[in-house]
Amino acid sequence: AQDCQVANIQVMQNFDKTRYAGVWYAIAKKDPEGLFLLDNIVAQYTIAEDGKMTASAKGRVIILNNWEMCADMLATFEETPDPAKFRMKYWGAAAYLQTGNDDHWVIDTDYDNYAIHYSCRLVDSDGTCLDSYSMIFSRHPTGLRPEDQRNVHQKKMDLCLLGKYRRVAHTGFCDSS
Ligand code: AZE
Repeated sequence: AQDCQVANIQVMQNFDKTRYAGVWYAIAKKDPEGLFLLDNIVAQYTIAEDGKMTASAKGRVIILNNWEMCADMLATFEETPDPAKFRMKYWGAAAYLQTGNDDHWVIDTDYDNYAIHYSCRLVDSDGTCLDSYSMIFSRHPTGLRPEDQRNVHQKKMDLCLLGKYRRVAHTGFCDSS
């Protein structure tokens, strides 16, 4: 079922943000237009006592005149009627980093090993996505378990993004900051 209509994208059923909390390593990503996190991307999701989800994320970026640094990002999430679909407001710990307000959809996860995140920034007049980004997350920095790869492959197809992902290297670039 892949007609590439953003409105028809299936997201995680009965999404449980409490089980989603904790650290996720991006092991592959599909980039949006413009500046984006390059590699060494690690996200940490937290659920507060009032149930509100927040996150922090780090990743290597190159900004301005080839200035390489570790971007320290923060995010708050606004819930929607679908528990797997959020609006994410994000900003950099430093003001010269990026701010934004993106969709944050959890497409699929088993909570313990893998998760597939998707965000469409711009829907075309035909209902397909013109500018999206997506993260394949793993609880293990070493990558996906073989048994999860088939599932992830299928979801990349459902998102009409098969072949558009790149591996995300983890070299320890952001470990000290
Ligand atoms: C995400 C994980 C959850 C928290 C956040 C994420 C996205 C972060 C960006 C950061 C871009 C930074 C740039 C800096 C120059 C989805 C990975 C905040 C989009 C481009």
